[in-house]
Amino acid sequence: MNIILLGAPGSGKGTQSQNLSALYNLNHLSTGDLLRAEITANTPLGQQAKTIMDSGNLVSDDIVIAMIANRLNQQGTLFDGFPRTLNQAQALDTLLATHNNSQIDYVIELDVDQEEIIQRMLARGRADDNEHTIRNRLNVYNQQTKPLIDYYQQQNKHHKIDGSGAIEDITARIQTIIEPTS
Ligand code: B4P
Repeated sequence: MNIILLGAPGSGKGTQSQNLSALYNLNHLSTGDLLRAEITANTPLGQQAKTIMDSGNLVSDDIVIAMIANRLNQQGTLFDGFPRTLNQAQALDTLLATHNNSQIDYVIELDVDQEEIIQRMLARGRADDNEHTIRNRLNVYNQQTKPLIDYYQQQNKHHKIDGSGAIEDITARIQTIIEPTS
């Protein structure tokens, strides 16, 4: 089973991924975490990514697609923060079909009010969590990532859930999509 968690920055993709990858024994792939590991290791890729991430823009499609391609295995995967552009989404479909003979099963969109998102990220205080950068990240999300909702709706894979409230309650809402009772 392959799941994508989609949602604005700070909507809780990383937080829910921890719970879901444990519940369903999925390989958790977070492009944000992978890029931050490159920054911490001070690799050339990390140095290049840091400037882009600090500004709130997206790292190039080629880089993130290659990072994902290198880490796909035969286990089902939970994609956290990837894809973020139409180009990435199309590349992922091709990668899954050719490497794993599989496909995306569920796309879960976490829906959270924009002002709540800003408050959450200011409370977290990561390097890219200042108000100016957060507003740019939200604009980038609206322009480049939101079109993916249409892409997956056309494939009948998109499910939108309320991403506000207690973390466990949100996980339970996602479980009702993955394990319908009827
Ligand atoms: P990411 O690392 O993906 O981070 P994010 O979108 O900011 O956060 P997420 O939605 O995972 O929120 P979280 O659970 O942490 O991206 C960072 C940057 O990396 C991007 O801007 C981009 O530059 C680059 N990048 C990543 N992937 C890329 C790609 N595919 N292509 C190009 N560039 C890419 O939650 C946020 C906060 O809210 C936390 O403090 C958490 O504790 C809190 N929280 C979570 N759930 C809550 C709840 N229910 N109630 C209250 N608080 C909650």
